[in-house]
Amino acid sequence: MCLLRGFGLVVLSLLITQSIFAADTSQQLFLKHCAQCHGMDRLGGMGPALIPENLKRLSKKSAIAVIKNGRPATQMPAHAKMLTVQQVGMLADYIYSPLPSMPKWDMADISKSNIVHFKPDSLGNKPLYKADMMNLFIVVELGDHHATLLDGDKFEPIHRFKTRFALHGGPKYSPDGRYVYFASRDGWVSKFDIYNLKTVLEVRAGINTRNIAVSGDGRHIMVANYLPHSLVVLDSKTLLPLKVIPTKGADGKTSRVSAVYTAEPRETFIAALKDLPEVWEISYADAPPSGFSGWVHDYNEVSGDEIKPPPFPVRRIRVNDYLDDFFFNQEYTLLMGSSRQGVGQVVDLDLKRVVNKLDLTGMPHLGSGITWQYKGRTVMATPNLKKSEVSIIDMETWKTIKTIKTLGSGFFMRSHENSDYAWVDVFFGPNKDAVHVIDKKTLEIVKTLRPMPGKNAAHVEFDRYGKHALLSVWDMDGALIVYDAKTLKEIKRLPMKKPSGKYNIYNKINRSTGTSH
Ligand code: DHE
Repeated sequence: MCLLRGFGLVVLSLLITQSIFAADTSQQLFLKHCAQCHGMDRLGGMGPALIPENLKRLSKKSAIAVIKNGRPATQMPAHAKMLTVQQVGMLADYIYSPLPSMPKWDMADISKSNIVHFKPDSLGNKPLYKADMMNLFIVVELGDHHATLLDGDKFEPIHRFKTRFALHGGPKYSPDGRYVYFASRDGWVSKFDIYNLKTVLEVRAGINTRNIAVSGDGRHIMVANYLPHSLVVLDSKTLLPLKVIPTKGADGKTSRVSAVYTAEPRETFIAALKDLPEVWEISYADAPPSGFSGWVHDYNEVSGDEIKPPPFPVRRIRVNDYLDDFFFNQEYTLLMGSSRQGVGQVVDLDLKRVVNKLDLTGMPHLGSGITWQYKGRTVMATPNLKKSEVSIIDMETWKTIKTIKTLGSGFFMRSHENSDYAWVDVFFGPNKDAVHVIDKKTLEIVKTLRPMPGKNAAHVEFDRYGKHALLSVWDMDGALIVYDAKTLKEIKRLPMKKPSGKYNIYNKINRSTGTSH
């Protein structure tokens, strides 16, 4: 009996040791291979949060494939050569195991995180330097988490400053171009005063954030979060939170937010949910526009405080599939979106329903879509993150009128009203150092540039007049290269640390058809 009990104890302790060992090993594997990008606590960093609540659309089988082979259109590398099949399985189990408790980040946490470097209105109202204030660029240098303010006439840096870790998405300008707002993947929103060259305010609006939008009147910032599942409205003057809107579907299920944008003519923010087939339109008008039906103010403020108008009412539009990526026509009456699987839809924001399909395959990068006039019609052009092509779509018939073959799949596309050319990068594959220039009248590639052979060339932005195109070489020893937009000749090269995006104030606040909004 005693012997048996002793044997049982040995087996039990072996089992316990094994399971502790296994648990430790999963965690150790995670810390070794994943934590650098996804955070030690799995709550995200450069990469997204890896917790069951945010993995609802990914089966464990697919997660195993992603760990092994990487994920297209993201920075997620393949691990098949570094990990055994068993280790990959352990990691997959680990990321689907619930956290001991779900972290919260509510109104109180957001308010507490608010940092006032300079009180509102405490700095001067005139720029400290001479330049065309509408032709400035902000260049985000991801390599060492800095940004450079660049004179868009002389192409000389005016000021270089530190940013939060891992900015993502385009910084957004106040309507007068004085302030620029940045969002980092770990939820920090920073307000930088371009006149005084100072970061004035900061706040952490989420744990894992997608992007931000600034209202057309400049009074509010909306933050789209992956974690918590929420949209947050900030007062742009103080960066204090005014409202947290939990992104919850009618059935009570919550969702990450794919992204949020400002639809200025509608006085609304428009967000798409990532885990629910829904588009949300949120009014920032003092009084939601008359004639609109279906506006429901259906969420209580987390703080319980009464919010004076505008109350940011939400209107939901049911769509046919998830919208991971989307953009708008210039009038903001239509939203063109697609899922990662390439299911493309056209949503009429006034009719509040899907009105057409998009004739696309692969993984179109609609967030980088642009529009122009072609033979008297408006066309939209989108690169594709999975296919070596650019699609040109007629915005009346929604048919793809041309598929332009490229040297690899591309991330970013750009043009300008005053330029005959559209630029698209070849972000992935052996030709990642190439950038194509497309003639907007013939829809043919007229030139392929390779500014630094072997190094990733990506993301173009024009100056306010469309005379120059600025291109990035995404490398720690990278550069910002200025081209004459007509002759396509290089005119200047500025060394920079992995300059990712660059954003011209005039083009952004005037919502140029050739750039992202
Ligand atoms: Fe981005 C913009 C989503 C991966 C660099 N990216 C955006 C926007 C969205 C988005 C919704 C528009 C926000 C805005 O400007 O307000 N990006 C996604 C993804 O879902 C995806 C595929 C996976 C992910 O990791 O989130 C993704 N993005 C990347 C990258 O891997 C890039 C190349 C490097 C990085 O910074 O992580 C990258 N994304 C960018 C840049 C912009 C951007 C530079 C701004 C483009 C612009 O010109 O406006």
